[in-house]
Amino acid sequence: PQGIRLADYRPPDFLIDSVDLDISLHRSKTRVVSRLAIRRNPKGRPGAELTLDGDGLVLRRLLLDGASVAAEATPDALTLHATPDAPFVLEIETEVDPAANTQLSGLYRSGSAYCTQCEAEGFRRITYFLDRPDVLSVFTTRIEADVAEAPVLLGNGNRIDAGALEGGRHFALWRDPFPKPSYLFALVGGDLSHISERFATRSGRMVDLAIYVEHGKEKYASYAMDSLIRSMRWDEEVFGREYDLDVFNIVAVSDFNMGAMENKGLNIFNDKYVLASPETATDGDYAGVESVIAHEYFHNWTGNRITCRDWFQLCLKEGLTVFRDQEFSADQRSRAVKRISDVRGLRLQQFPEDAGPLAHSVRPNIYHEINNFYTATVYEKGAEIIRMLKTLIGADDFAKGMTLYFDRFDGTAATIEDFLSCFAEASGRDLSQFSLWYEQAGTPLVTVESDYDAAAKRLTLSFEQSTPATPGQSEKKPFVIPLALGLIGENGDEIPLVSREAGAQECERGLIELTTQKRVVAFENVGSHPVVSLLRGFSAPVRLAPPQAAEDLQRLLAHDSDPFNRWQAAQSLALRSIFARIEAARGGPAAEADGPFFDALGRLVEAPERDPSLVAQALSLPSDIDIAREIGRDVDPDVIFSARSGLRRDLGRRLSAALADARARLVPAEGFSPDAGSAGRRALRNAALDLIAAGDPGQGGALAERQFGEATNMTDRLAALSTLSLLPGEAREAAFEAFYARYAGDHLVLDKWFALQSTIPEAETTKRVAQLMEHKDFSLANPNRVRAVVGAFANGNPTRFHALDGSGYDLLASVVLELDPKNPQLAARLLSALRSWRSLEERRRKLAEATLRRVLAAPALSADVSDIATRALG
Ligand code: HT7
Ligand code: ZN
Repeated sequence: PQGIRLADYRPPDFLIDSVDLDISLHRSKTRVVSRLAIRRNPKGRPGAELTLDGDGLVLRRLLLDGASVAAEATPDALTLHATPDAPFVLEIETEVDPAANTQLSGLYRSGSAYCTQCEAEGFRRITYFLDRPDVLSVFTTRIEADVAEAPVLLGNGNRIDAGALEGGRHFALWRDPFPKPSYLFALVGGDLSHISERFATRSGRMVDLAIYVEHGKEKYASYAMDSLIRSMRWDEEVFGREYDLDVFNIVAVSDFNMGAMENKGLNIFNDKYVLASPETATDGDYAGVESVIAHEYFHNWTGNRITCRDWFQLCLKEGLTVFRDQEFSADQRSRAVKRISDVRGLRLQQFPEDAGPLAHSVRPNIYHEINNFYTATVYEKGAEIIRMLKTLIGADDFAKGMTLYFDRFDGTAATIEDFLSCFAEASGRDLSQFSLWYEQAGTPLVTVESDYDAAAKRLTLSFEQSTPATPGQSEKKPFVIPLALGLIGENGDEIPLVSREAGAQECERGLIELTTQKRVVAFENVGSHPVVSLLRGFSAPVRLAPPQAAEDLQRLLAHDSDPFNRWQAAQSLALRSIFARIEAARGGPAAEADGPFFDALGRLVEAPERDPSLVAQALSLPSDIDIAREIGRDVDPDVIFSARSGLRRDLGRRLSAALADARARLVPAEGFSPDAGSAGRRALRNAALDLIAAGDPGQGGALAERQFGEATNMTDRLAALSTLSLLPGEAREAAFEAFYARYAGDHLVLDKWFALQSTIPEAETTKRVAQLMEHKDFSLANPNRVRAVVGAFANGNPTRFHALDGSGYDLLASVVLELDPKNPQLAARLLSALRSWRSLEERRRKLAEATLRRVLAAPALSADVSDIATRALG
């Protein structure tokens, strides 16, 4: 297959000004009548024929201006070879089968409800259409259903009519006045309960807010509602964006391929990101609800009011909206902790993607299957680009550029060039080199050499950037890299930055712009031997080399005014220790003593004035996957596991008293609050439990058992179960049984139960996972459950997934192949767990490659899975 190329973009030949839909819901025979007001696009090719997209459709009827018309209809396209020059109305009737739709794209059933998912190309599974984001239409949707089956009927926009019909049927009529692309269409029909609120926008318009859930789940939706109201207020205050319809509805469903969907006025959510209660949701789940609710709401302006011209521009809405939701969460919680956890996520997901065969630029220029481009690169690296832009041009010009963007492109389908032009205009800066961040894949490596001349009191820093080759891009041009930095003196104080460089102003406010391959910067009046705190706040998505000396990292850990870099120093010290342990295990020199590092962490644990959530972050060591990424080649997950376990054990032993004291100091308050402060105290208490158990399984196991039994919230109960899960024996199995018995009716909690078992790093786990897939509560039809069992195993259990007998890869391949005909999007995502196979040591590399080849050779493979397997092998 050729693939679709950005360079081949052409404006549509036709436009569809309005769409009138009449959808009569039925489990297996839903009738869809669509009336399209079509006209030729003056920017299209004159005389071009009209081809509408379809996917698996059956045409029942076709009329042009009320009369029958010759056309060619296949399941995948409807072509009219001759069309009038004047505007015309095309009436199309199709029939679809929601009950048989296991792909969860188009119109499908989740539980007893009807719902839709149209991004990226699901609308064409409902009716024939110009299913591309640059065709914007005003939608009116009439939905009809049995009252008993679907008393609630929801559509985009405002409800303008509703009523009873004969035969136990009823209807609702929805009109969305804002022209939108078809991917933002949605409907829901079902027997649902809801909670509601009213929101007054800053200009005084009243908006009815509602969250729809299964009956009995209303009490779990209040945090989502609270998050929505805070998001709406924040977007007004920070970005000047007001909501624009009379209603905003959210519906929670259990079967959903991704997190949520920003359909205009009718967001549809994976219920994981709506439902939360102290008894069923962890602090991490609360934070997830808050950020996904905000993300989808923020799309109303960045995505819906201004949409994407084509799917290559996906980062235009996704990167920007992730940046907006990250800023929102940072304002609601601890900014430093939020930054640390976002960077952790970026390094865990995006860096490996950028370093492997699936690497692609933030704005790709070719795709075979667009669903495979909803990636960490487009989303998270896309957000980092916006963050760098803000750093480079400053907050004021960034705000001006955003306002210009909203004013100029409202109601249009825009491109990255359109977006950047607003910031170039607002700041007066040429952003052409900056735009390389959208075009070149790969994570740049910045090497820094520092030379301190004590006599001249001068520090000279020499920077050099290089970016590895990625598929289809062997040569890279230099990026614009904003490097935020500070200097820490011997007494721990910040050294004022004095520079005589060109661009000294930036240097003196602690920002170096690396725009060429090499740059040398000198700082004067540096009176004592400084330690450089570089890449403060993770000011650019790059890697740094060489590693800093242990004493320098100690100084940063103790004194850096930048909380991100204090955390980074702890991570770097831990990595040093792990690498030294790996070397020693291979017969190299004995590992350097960890005493000073452990003592530094101990001082953090003992300091009551420290933010507990930051201390918890400092205690949480780089994961096996972080370590593998840093090693980069010939990775042996068993060696990593044993070095990391050794460090945890030694750290736990050394700090056991301090950790126990911290736990005693952080006794939980009466009642539960999900706020950041309370969550931080729980995080530190549970990080302490985990390390105590690593150092002394007997003592830790007993503590964990007690906490498991006495916990009054899910964060503490699950943390205890997680600690127990690493301690083989009867207590662990009894705890898993008790957990299951307690939460048997709650599918979201059961996902945690499944996932935790799938990540136990023991030889028996692969068998356990196979058994879990036979469990009565397991189903391939539910994406959350599949992710909990198979996703958690493949992405969160490196020693078992990469087992030397190939059993982990076999398990993944068999699930991918069984799932592929049912839900190819999900199957393809699971398979991408093998994306870093080339960095493994030889035996595993061969096994992984053979697995990918076996999958690729399977008959009737979907485009989704075939695309991932082909590129992974490429
Ligand atoms: N914009 C939404 C993307 C999405 C999606 C994409 C492909 C297949 C299913 C999907 N569900 C949602 C989600 C978001 O980024 O807000
Ligand atoms: Zn999004």
